Order: sequence, then C-alpha cells, then structure tokens
Amino acid sequence: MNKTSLALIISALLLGCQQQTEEKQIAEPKVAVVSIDDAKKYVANAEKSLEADYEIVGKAYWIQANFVTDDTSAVAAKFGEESTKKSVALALGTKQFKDLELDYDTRRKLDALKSGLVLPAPSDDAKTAELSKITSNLDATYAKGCTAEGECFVLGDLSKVMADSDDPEEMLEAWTNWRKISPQMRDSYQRMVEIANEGSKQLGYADTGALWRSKYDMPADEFALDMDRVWGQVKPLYDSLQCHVRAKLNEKYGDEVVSLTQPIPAHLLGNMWAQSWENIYEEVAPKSDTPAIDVTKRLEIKGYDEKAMVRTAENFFTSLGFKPLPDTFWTKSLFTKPRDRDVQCHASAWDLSTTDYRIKMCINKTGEDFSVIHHELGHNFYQRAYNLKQDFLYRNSANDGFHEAIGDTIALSITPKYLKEIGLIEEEPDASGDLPFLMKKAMAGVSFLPFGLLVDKWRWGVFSGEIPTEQYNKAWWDLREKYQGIKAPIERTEADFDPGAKYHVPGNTPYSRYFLARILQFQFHRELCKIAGNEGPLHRCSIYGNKKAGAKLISMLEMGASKPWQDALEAMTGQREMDATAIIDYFAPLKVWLDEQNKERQCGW
Ligand code: X8Z
Ligand code: ZN
Repeated sequence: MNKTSLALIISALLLGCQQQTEEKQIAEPKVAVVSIDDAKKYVANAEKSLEADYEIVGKAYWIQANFVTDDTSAVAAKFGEESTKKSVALALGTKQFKDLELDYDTRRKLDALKSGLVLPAPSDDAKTAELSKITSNLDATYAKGCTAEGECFVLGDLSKVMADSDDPEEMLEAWTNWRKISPQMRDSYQRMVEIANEGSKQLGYADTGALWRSKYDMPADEFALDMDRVWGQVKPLYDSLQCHVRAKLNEKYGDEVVSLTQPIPAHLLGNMWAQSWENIYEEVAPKSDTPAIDVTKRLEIKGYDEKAMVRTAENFFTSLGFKPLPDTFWTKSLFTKPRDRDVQCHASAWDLSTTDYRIKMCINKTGEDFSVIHHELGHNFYQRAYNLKQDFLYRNSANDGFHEAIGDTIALSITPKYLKEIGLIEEEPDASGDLPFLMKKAMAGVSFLPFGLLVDKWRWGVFSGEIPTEQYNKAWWDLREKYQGIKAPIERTEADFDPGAKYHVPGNTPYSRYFLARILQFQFHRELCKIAGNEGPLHRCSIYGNKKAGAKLISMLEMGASKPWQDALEAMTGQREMDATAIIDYFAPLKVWLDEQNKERQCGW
C-alpha cells in the first residue's frame, strides 16, 4: 500500500484550542500531514546537524579524558548536555514517521536516530543537565581514582601488583584499595538510572536496558536469548579452564586460600577484575620443553618503546592493504601516562573527524598491551573505512560487537610464525609449543567470556528494577559467582559499590559488545584464514601480509552500519548467525588436554 497521503495526528490537543469556537472544538482535531519527502528531509537535516557538532563535542570529551579536572569535566558536561538535548529531540521526532512506508535507507536511518543514544534524558532541561553532570563526574571519579575522603590510588600501580605478586595479602590489599573509590558513585549512579529510564520510556522503550538490547537488528528479547545460546556453546570450555586453574591455584596457595569446591577468590587471577587471567599463565602452564613465548620479555630484549609497539601494530594493518594512519594520529594520540596530570587511562580509540584518528592509552610495555594496541587500532581502521564511504548515520560498525572484534581478529594472527617474520623472536617453536600457546591465549580470551556476559546482565537488571538499589552489590557478586565461578575475597556489603570499580560502569559503555566480539573474532579469523589459503590448524594461522584476506575485511568495514549486522556477517563469512564453533575449534586441542587434567578432579562450584 502506498501511504504517501497517510495523515498523522500529532499533538491535536495542543493546537490553538483557545481561539477555537465551541463548535470548532468538537470538530476534527488539527492534523499535521507528513509525507515520505518530509521523512527524507528530516533525516538529511538530522545528519547535517549532528555532523556539524560532532568534531567539537568530540574535542570537549577528548580534552576531558586527557586532562581530568573539575573544569574540563564541567565543559564536557555542558557539551554533552547540548548534544543529548539535540539527539533526544531528533529521536522523539522520528515518531511522526512511524506509520509511513519508507525506502530502506530512510527507515534505517530513522531507526538509528531513535535507538542511537546510550543514556537518553527525558525532554526536561533540568534533568538533561543533571544527567550530563552525573555521567561526567562518574567518569572523572574513576579516572582520578580517589576516595570520597581524598585518598588516591593509581590503577596502573595496583594492577601491576595484581599481575606480578604472588602474595595473597598484598594482592588483597590492592584489590580492596581500588574498590574504595566506588562507594561514592552509588547514589549518583542510582539517580542516573532513574533519569535515563525516564528518557528511554519517553522514546518508547520499557527501560534503558531494553533500549540497549534493541540495537541488534532483531527483537530485544531475542538478542538476550541469543547471548545465552552462545554462552551455552562456550560454557563447557570455560568450565574446564576454571576447573584446571582452580586446582593449580589450590596447589600454590593451599586449601585455606583456594578451596577445591568453592568459587575462586577474585584477587588471585592476575587482574583487578579477574576478567582476564593471562598474567597467571605460568601457574597453570602445561609442562612442555617448548614454553609459550613471553612477548613482554621479547619486546624488552628488542628494545621496543611504546611508539614502536604502535608502529608494529599499524604495520600489520598496512600489510593487509589498509592505508597508513595519518600523521596527526602520531602527533595527537596519547601513548604514555603523563606524570603531571590525571588522564582517563582506560584505553580508547577516537575519530574526531573523517581525517582525525587517535588513540589514548597508558601503554605498558607488555605482551598484554601489545594486543590491546591492536584492539585499539582495529577501532581506528574501522572508523576510517566507514567514515570515508558512508553517510553520517551509517558511520558506525555493523553492531558494537563488530567494532570490538576487528583489532582482536588481527591479534589472533600474532602467532610465533608472525613474531619471527617481524624479528621479535629468532626461532619459531615446533608443534610441541602449540599447547602452551593455546593455554596462554585461553587465559587471555576464554577466561573473559562469562565476565563479558554478566556485566550487562547486571546493568539490565538495574535498569529494569529487577535488581533493587539495596541489592546492587549483592546482585553483582551473585552474577560473578554464577557465571565466572569466582567470589569476593572478603566480605562485601551494600556499603560497597564494586561494579563502579570497573571502568565501563561509571563510563556507561555497554559491555555485551565484548562478549559478542570474543565470539565474532574467531568467526572472522576462521574465514580470513580460509581466504588466505591456510591449511593448518586455526591457531597457527596468521593473515599477516595477505592482501586478499585484507580486501575482504576492508569491504566489510566499509559497509559501516548501512546494513543489518547479519548481512555484514554473511558478506564476510557466509553465516548469518553468531557461531561459537570457531572459538571451540580453535581451542579444541586445549580442551582435550584440560579434560585430561581434570579427570580426577571435581569440577564446578
Ligand atoms: O575496554 C576495552 C578496550 C577499549 S574498548 C580496551 N576492553 C574491555 C575491558 O577492558 O574491560 C577490551 C576487552 C574488554
Ligand atoms: Zn574497544
């Protein structure tokens, strides 16, 4: 049916009633007719208007993140406020076109406008300003790392203790100290949830969690089910790893510290959030004459500084056919933690215009950060690919999991063979090195899976009210126990706000994306390796230097958000679904080995 002439009744009650006669008041309400053409114009104007602000708003945030003070926070909050106001108005305005039958692009762009916000404010100036101040302050509180009483901690230093120490008391102290910065966030977090929910409802979503789940080209509830489906695929692999790691930690620290039937205490896994365990690889390593390569040590031996690490990562991308990053990337990025000011050290990648790309990262010269650099550059190369090809509202990834997956996909190609090619190691280990290699990768990547899933399970619960305020912290630890099989090392109460000690919670970055990415990157890797003609096992494949694989990747990145993610996935892999068989295949030899180790053990918690 052609709906060109469909009339939409908008705000009939608000239209000039006072001047109307009695007779007119009971006559037909005034109608505003919107046409297909209006919808197209609306989209075109929205793109123009949003694009006009993009760079300056981005710069206000960039300055805040690189120079955290009350003043820069205030400026960022003001820009954020104005930009939210505009985006909310544009999102609400899409409602008038909801019954029109529109061409594909106009409809898709209207949907992007409607669901694009992460934390929508309601149309209320005071609440918009309040929300913006809260989010800006939460971000700054995390960056500064100070308690409400003014005692300050450096996350990088505490993380180093978590990574290097094997003294449980010392690790517990670092663990506890970092969590002293977050109780002060609790009240404002709660207020933020309240305001954002009001904004989400106004846009037609049940709550902010429902808005977040609506961004995946499928019904929101189906998305949540799909996450659980994929988790079901990988859970046996995670459980085997958890069981082996617990047994090894029990051998090291004894029953008093690590019980063989309980979840693992969260301070012993080498990471502040127990989200990634590669720093305790040595504790759990398979015995082999060929140990896993210690990239940290190799970087040191070869004299790599931070910039050289970034150059090396860039070189991987250019070897695939990507153009080098612009000069301004090198002059404007932040690679090292400044000594004289607070910065938001959590790594991020930025596009401030179609020619301005940067990362901000307090790089440590470690193998772990070498991977993170590839992760960040993946964002930059993705941004540039779609920025140069797509209209403003399509300048985004197919879904947010894709954005997080690209650099990680490249990092999967950091194999011993590749490290030899770039001269970081002299000799490539033989096949006896495979198991240690896979174990190290699993400690970094498989360990992460349940954490990637649960952070937003917690937030979805908070936004929906299923997790009441008085159970914020309990619900967090319930999820940590249930999914990760880890527990708080000391008693926690509702005076604590442990979710706030994880960057993405005060930073309001949705987290399901990292779970998706952890699955997708193996799907991408499998396909790119096929294109590159790899015939060996997936974990030994590196696509370094392969222009054909690069071209395939680039063509998907250039699609941006112009098509549903299922189309982008299909264009790249031939599959339309997230599929964990790729990650399962990759780690298959390790799974066999883990199950052998666990044979006599009682797994589970
Ligand atoms: O936040 C990040 C990136 C920036 S998008 C460094 N990641 C998650 C985290 O650190 O918690 C990457 C893996 C998961
Ligand atoms: Zn990222």
